[in-house]
Amino acid sequence: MAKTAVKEKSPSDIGLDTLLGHYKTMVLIRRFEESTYRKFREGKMGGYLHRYDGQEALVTALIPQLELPGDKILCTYRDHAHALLCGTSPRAIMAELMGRATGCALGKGGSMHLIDPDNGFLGGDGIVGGPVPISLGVGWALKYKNTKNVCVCYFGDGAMNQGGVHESFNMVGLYKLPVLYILENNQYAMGTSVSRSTGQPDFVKKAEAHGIAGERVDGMDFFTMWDAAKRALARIRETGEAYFLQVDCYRFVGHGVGDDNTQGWKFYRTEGEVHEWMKKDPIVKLGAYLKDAGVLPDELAEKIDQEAIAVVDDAVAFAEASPEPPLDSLYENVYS
Ligand SMILES: Cc1ncc(C[n+]2csc(CCOP(=O)(O)OP(=O)(O)O)c2C)c(N)n1
Ligand SMILES: [Mg+2]
Repeated sequence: MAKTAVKEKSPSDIGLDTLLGHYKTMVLIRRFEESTYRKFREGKMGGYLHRYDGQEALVTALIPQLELPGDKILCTYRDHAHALLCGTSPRAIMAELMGRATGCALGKGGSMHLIDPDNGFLGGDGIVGGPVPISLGVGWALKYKNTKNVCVCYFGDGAMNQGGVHESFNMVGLYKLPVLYILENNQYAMGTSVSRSTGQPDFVKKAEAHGIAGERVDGMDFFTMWDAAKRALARIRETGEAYFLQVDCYRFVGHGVGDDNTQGWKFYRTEGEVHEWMKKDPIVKLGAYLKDAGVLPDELAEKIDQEAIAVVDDAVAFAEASPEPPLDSLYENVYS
């Protein structure tokens, strides 16, 4: 049984029960991602697959603060966790990954193209930097319609040197659009580190050069991420102007399924570097906080883990039992 809580509120003024819920979500993401990798290796998924292990705090400490579906989310192909946080069911995500008709993109999108507009999730994008020009249009629409809503646009460090990203930033800064940029700075674009690709690695300066204010955040710490997101969202709702968070983080596994955990990463990063970052595991860190606060005894942590595994197993069973899209639906939901 849980000990009596020794702290009533966490640093970010989140009740401990609520915080425990966020911890559960992060555990679910980790277990979900591990399962997708196994299923891909079993040949159950076509296309490609990118995991979010290590980056869980970037979504878990931000998306629950949004007003969905009025607020909108865009992200990259590394999109499973974003969909989960927006409220897309684990079943619909897993079914999409397996190309089944019950998937959130009707089985036609796969891992990189999850989408759930009813929940404000405007989708993952297979094009590096792709979400940024789209955020310009979404931000424009939110402003034009006179809403107080915000578009949150997640994208990777590999996109920060792209022309389309800077052209979009310029217009977002010029027109003062309500977009929150979350630069998922996991230090690498496939096998290329920021230091090998970027003359000015202080990305905040690049946003500021386009009239978008910003700051740098430690994405391995749930509370730091929560507070930065909270301030940024309040500021955007107040001023209507864009904001930029350079969120420093790390992906614990390879870039994608072709960059195997045990082989590929050694060509561009050392095991020592990976293990140093793993010491900052956001789930372990939040778990330690909750344990210290008296609300996460070992038995409960184990129970939460088992429950997450059960949710993922259920999603897998649902997906495997679902039909593929019928052939005659091939031309449905396409423009022409
Ligand atoms: C325009 C474009 N160029 C190249 C690729 C191939 N590609 C896929 S992922 C990737 C690396 C992107 O890294 P980053 O933006 O840092 O995101 P991360 O994978 O680290 O989340 C590249 C080059 C692509 N999908 N789109
Ligand atoms: Mg990256």
